[in-house]
Amino acid sequence: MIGSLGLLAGGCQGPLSTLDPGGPQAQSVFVFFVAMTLVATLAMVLVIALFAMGLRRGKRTEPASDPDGEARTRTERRWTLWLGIAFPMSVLTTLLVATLWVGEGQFVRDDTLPTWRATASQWGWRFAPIGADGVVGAASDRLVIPAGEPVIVEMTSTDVIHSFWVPRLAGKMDAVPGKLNRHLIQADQPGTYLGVCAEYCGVGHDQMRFVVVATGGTP
Ligand SMILES: [Cu+2]
Repeated sequence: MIGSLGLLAGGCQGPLSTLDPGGPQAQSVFVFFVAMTLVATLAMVLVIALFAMGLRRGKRTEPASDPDGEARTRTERRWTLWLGIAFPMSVLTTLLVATLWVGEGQFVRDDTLPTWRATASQWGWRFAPIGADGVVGAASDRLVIPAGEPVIVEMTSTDVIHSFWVPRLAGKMDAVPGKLNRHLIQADQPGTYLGVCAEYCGVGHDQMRFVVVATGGTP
């Protein structure tokens, strides 16, 4: 049992694991994922328990005169109201609000943050810093950012739609030809973080990986 848990926990690690967040954006997605999993598990257990109760109760035949019939009907209505309508509506409303909250946290709010241009093309990425004057610097095949502070990645594509995804740092963002989509990422610790293209873009899609190197402090 303990060995199985160890194996499971080991499977959560790795350079492309969303279960091992390395920055606040990825952390909020991870917390949301865990909360959703717990709530979904509780809801499933509840539904199975109710289903089992229903099976155990069996089919009821109404007697010609049933003095408790009215009370039973009231109870059934109450169950339908609370578990059939109020419970799922509360869960769905909470889910909607939490989704908007987490999604909002991934957006760029501060235009003055250090910015890099990510240009995708079949099948690779190029990254270039953008100066305060808006001039795009020399491009490289790896994204080098400072650790411990949020940065903006402004992405585009030269051909088809790609998607920028560094699972340990943030959610995904599409790189679309003719558009500049902006994404907020942050690496709390210095180190190397693996990224992939998360939108199928042709036969070389699976090789479209890149690295984000967070510098500063002690790696
Ligand atoms: Cu791709």
